[in-house]
Amino acid sequence: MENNKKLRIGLIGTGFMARTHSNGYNRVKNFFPELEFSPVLKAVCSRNGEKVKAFAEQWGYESTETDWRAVVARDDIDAVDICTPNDMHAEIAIAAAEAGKMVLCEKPLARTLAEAKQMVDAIEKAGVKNTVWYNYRRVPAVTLAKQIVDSGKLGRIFHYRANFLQDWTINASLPQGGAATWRLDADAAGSGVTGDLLAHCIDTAMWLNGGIKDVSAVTETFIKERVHQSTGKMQKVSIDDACAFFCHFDNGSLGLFESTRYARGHKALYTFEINGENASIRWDLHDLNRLEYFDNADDSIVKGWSSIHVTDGDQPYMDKWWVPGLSIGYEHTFVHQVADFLKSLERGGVCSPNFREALETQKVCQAVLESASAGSWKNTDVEWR
Ligand code: 4PW
Repeated sequence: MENNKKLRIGLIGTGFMARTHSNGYNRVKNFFPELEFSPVLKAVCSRNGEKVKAFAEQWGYESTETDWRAVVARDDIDAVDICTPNDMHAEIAIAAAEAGKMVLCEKPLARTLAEAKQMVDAIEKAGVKNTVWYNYRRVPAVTLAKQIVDSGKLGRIFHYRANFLQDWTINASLPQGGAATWRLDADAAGSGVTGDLLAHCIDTAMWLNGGIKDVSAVTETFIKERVHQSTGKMQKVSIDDACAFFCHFDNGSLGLFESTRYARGHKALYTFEINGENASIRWDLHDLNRLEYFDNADDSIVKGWSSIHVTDGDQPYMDKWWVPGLSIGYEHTFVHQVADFLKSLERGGVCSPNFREALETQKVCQAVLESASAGSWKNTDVEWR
């Protein structure tokens, strides 16, 4: 890294996530001016030369590359940010770590547990800074949920419930493979809703409620064949379109998770609820600035679910934005993650979740898929600290 506290970024990919990250890099110093480090958008990379030039211009990257290996080899890059489809994560992350670069990787960490383990080995051997973009932890209301759980206010936890519902793949004429629909191609994505959506729910759940011990899952693939973008032929669909699982947490509570891309009317409904002995909390991505809270100790006539509007300066991250009462949105979670990464450079320590923590989420995903195919309970071997 240069001495003048610049973090020189090489971004691989130009899709949806490349935009959310770039927005985070561009905005962070406007809202976190006290940070010592500043991101510098050094290079962006995509195989499509025209597209990558347009992206660089739109988001302010200094240069472009069409081969990710060139980014990894450049001396003027400190951190490689991986926003490619999942099938590229392992190869790029391992090469970047071996070249001594910091690595920021989109979720899920990898397609499989085996790939994820290799990535963790490479990162830890190289001793480079790393993080995985499980961005929903950085919704202020979700961070507040973490503070409430950690304070012990909920008491003994009995239940953790989460859903992530979408409906964008109901159309049978959508292809598998290709820039817009690689998430439907098992070779590129590894799995369907388990890795794409439940991975978020699992990451948040273990962060809030500790390790998941074992799982019992079902999956379904509703549309069995789709045209493959690269061959033009009908091919078997091998991803899970929907997945539901039960689990036990290490703390003795029960978990119930559901995700699907076939819930007509739901575009991205991520919700979770935690029921404790003394109190419950629940959160909904469609109303992301609110956290609902039920306090059983309230003996007044207004006892009931209360709605905490998380917009005050003394609530997580909110001293950085506007004035109390004004909301923020999805994109801010990425600004927060960039800020937390820069803070970790300044202060040392981990920008959580790092690869090692994301490996634990990957273990649960793998156990879920194995449980569904075997039709039996499966231990996760998670070691949550
Ligand atoms: O990571 C997830 C994506 O792959 C996201 O959080 C939502 O679902 C938005 O797009 C997909």
